[in-house]
Amino acid sequence: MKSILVTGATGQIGVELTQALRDEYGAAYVTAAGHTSQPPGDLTQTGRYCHFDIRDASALNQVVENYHCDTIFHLASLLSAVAEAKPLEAWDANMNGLINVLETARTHGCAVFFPSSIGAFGPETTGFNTPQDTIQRPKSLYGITKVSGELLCDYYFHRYGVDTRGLRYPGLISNKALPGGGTTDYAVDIFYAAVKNRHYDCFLRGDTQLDMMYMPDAITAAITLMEADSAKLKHRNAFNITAMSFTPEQLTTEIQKYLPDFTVSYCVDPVRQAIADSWPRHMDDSAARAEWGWEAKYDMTTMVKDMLEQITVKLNKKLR
Ligand code: AKB
Repeated sequence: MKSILVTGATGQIGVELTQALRDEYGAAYVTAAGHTSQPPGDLTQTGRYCHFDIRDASALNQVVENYHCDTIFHLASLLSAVAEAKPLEAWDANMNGLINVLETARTHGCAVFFPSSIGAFGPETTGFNTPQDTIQRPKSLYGITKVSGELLCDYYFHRYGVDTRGLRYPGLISNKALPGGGTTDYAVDIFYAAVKNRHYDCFLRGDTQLDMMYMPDAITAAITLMEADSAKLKHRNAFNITAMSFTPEQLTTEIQKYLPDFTVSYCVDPVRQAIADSWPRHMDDSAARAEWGWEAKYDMTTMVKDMLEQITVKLNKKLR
């Protein structure tokens, strides 16, 4: 990777991945791209930022050409809850955005990273130790765009030799940029509410177990996969990766170890609950471990400690 483009750079993964790539490959070689003309300060202060709509193929081509990009981390996407509210918009942004990226990559010889998700599975799939290769019949529009994206990435590799690679992320927990409209967002929101108000209204049932990961591991996974020896990759796209698995009730108990007066009430959103009920509780990530040495560093205990420390500082609050 010599010159990198990150689309969706203002999003939850994008902000942290852009910074990690700039630290590793040099700020001059990592271009951040997003749809807003007013990105968070860090993105513009530490390197180049371009704004365009990912559905605009010629704008994307121009950026790749101008900066001689050889790798595209394509993160721009609408998440699951937003996609249920705006299905046509989600299909347009998620699918036409991806096809633009793949076509640009084919023309300019770029490698492509595409994040899939636990959302690519549905209720017919085994929810615990979900196999790498298994039935995928998601019921959400977001999930349909993720499965289609996995298949398109495979197609561009087999048909055109584009070096596509990707991961199926579980819910991601982070403290820099907020997630925007996902089903697993509760696992981020809960920390801000705990530190600020000592109370959280959770939109999922307390016993909803989902697969989760802390952002530092998600960033390491993306970079490690893109740097992996291509000859060792049998799957290339859509590797299951996992780190921890918990329910809102279990997360609450862990947070209460630091904030004993923290309380949670439940006000279930039927749309997001139905999505969560159709997603894996824990994926089998043995293919990622075997093919490129994947291993998570954070579990729920170490993630909760770090999240509370970081958010307390961010909000200028005290833990006790
Ligand atoms: C969402 O909840 O939509 C995302 C995901 C798990 O893909 N965080």
